[in-house]
Amino acid sequence: MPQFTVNELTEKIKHKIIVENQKDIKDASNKEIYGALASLLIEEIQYNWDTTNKKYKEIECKQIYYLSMEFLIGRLLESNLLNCGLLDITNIALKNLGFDPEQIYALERDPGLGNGGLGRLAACFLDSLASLEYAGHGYGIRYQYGLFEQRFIHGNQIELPDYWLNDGYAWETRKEEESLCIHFNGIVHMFKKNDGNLEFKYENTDKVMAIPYYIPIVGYQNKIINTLRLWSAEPVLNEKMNSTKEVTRYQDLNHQHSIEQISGFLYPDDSTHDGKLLRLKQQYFLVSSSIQHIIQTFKRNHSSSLTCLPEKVAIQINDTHPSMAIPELMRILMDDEGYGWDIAWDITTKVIAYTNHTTLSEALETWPKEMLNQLLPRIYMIIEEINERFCINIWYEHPNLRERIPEMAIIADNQVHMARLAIVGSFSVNGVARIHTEILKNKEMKHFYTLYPDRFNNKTNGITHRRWLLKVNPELSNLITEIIGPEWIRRPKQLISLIKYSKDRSFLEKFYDVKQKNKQKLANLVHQRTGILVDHQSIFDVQIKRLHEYKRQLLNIFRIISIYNDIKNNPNLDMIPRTFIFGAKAAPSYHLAKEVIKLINKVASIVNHDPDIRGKLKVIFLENYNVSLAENIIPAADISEQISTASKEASGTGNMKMMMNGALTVGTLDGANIEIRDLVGDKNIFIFGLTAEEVIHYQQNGGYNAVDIYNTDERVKRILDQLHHGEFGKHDIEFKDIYYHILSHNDPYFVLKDFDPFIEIHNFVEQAYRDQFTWLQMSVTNIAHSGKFSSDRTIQQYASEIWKIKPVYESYP
Ligand code: DL6
Repeated sequence: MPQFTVNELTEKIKHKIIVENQKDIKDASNKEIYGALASLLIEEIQYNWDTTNKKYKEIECKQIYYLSMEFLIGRLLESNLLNCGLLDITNIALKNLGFDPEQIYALERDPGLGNGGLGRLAACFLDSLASLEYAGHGYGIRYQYGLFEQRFIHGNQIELPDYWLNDGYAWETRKEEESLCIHFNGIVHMFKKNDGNLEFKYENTDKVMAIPYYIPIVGYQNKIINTLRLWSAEPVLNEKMNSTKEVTRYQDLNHQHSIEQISGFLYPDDSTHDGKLLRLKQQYFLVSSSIQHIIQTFKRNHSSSLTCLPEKVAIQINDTHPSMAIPELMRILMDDEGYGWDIAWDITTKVIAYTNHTTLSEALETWPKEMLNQLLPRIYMIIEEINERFCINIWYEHPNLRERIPEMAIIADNQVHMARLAIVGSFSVNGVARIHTEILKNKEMKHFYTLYPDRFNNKTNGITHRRWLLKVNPELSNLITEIIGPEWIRRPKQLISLIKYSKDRSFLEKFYDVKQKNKQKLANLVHQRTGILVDHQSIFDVQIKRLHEYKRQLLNIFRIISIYNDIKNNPNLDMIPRTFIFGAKAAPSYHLAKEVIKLINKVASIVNHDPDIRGKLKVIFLENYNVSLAENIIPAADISEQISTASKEASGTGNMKMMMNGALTVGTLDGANIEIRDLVGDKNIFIFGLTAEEVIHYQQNGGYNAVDIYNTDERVKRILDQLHHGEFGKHDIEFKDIYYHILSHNDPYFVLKDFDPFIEIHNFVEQAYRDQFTWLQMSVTNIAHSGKFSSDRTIQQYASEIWKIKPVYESYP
């Protein structure tokens, strides 16, 4: 990037404001300054973007395409400035001009194009791909409305539409000239050609245009700009509003609306037939447009035939949602490009790689076969053929698995099993943390592992340290650089050098000051948003993640109620004041999760207003948890709650973000917590609760007896009774579903079983916190080891072990 002086940049901003807003800088609003900066930056990025694309074309390097239904990219102005090396001088220029940079960056709407860890992981990966100089790009959907905006009304979650595109989006460029046509429904005709091969033609299909929007992905100070392409669904031009008759015009509008719905919402409610159908359409829309585009790009950039595709392209599918990439690539290779089945299959299975992100059965997608057949008849035919060949192969070549065919078949019980399709049609299947991959290999996908032992591999997740440390915690970053030099920014594993200073009092004091400042800043934000005053010297105990039973926000709130009860029993209880901070959205149709939200809000309203508590306990549930809110909370966290039921959390990435900012983990032996523990050692983490083996053992033997715990542990009985007919829940109306879920459905996520160990471990946490020197030492030890969890490490592993690629300037200087 061209490096400006502060004066040059100041002049550029002033000039932009005059040209674009016809006003003098002193009259410009923050919004206009935001617009001017974004537009200036896009101009600067454009040159390197073109150069990067030309370079990739010239050297014909292998391209990686990451297909994902979610990309939670977060705000881009500040991170793009950082990656372009312009952040510091922009901050100075803005301050000189009388503007507050933070206020300006905060004006950007957070694109809510994702739901949780999977979408944020995709964004971290794009950042690492560009920063490490890999030719890697994303494909996703440009949802008109992001994930809903969450509001609390009387403690209930209310979902409002997220109009994130209302004021336009500065970082996207519409590429109408690259539009593609996607076909749904219709009839497939089969012909026999002269050479005996079959030919397929489609008739009467419903056509939808896919228009790509390009977003630049800026590498960290290396001039690489990769591309995220997001597809928008629109009616085919000449079919748009082509009638003069009123009635038809109305139908046209309906038709247009139903098409635009395809890129309307992320995760439409799939509890209805129409909702499910819409999700299926969205998935095919993403894969068909992306695969068509990938093939076109290959043909434009290479003279070799498509049999060379695996040398030049790898497609990573992010979870099972894009698994129709497999039959879609087969379709294009056979029907459009004229290859026979065997060659097409050979190419496909050398190009596609699959990442699994969950073992939860409800998240392992299946589609009713009639639905898939009707909406995508040719795709269904291809899946049928894949399935048939797969089952025949097992029958003849793997007699040891014959009996397993019903559990392995892609089409079984009238359903199409998408994870099975993904495994069969790809060359790599990876889990996202060591324990998760082991569970896939030995439990959930064990027969597939027997069949394809070499296909399975682990790639423990990571997070981009550029956003999650350098950007969100500048004071800590400066302190680290001051003490160990700047090398860690390019090589995050260098953070390990901090270990030498983990007992250095003067460093620890400085670290303490930074943490306190971050806590004060968060306290201000809490006050501004909720009106609640929190003491920044209390322990900030944080649980921020999607609301799901397995993540066990319920366990956390039970502990809070228990502390509340303890203080009520003994108002002089000697405890360090705690501020519990929650951020979580529940899926709109997930009743129990919404009940938990309501319960947390209820407890908060009672605890925060009870004079007996005298500041010992505060419960804060911040509305509308998203990437930007996480960026405010994480640098201020003292404790990171990672308390999922063991075996259920594939990896987690919030655990890594908080560790990197010096929070100590209270966690179960689940997901990446185990790898964090292995690195920092038992002394620097608080592990409690059932192990995965124990949970699985209970599950295989009908569970445990939750009622026993209710009857024997007075604390538990009191809490549940308080929910059912005490101060938290009135007369069997509120929270009765939580109560019965635990007691009548035998506590499927082991909340009561892990309650006592959770309380116990927190007693240790409290003791540890009292010795601030030791606590700070533990925090620094966590930061020092966190470099391993940079997504740079993860992407390097994907690059060398799955995609077999090298950084472009290393291979072609
Ligand atoms: O791999 C990213 C992320 C993991 O860190 C989380 O542990 C995992 O829950 C999440 N998976 C999903 C998929 N659906 N579900 N559930 O979001 O992926």
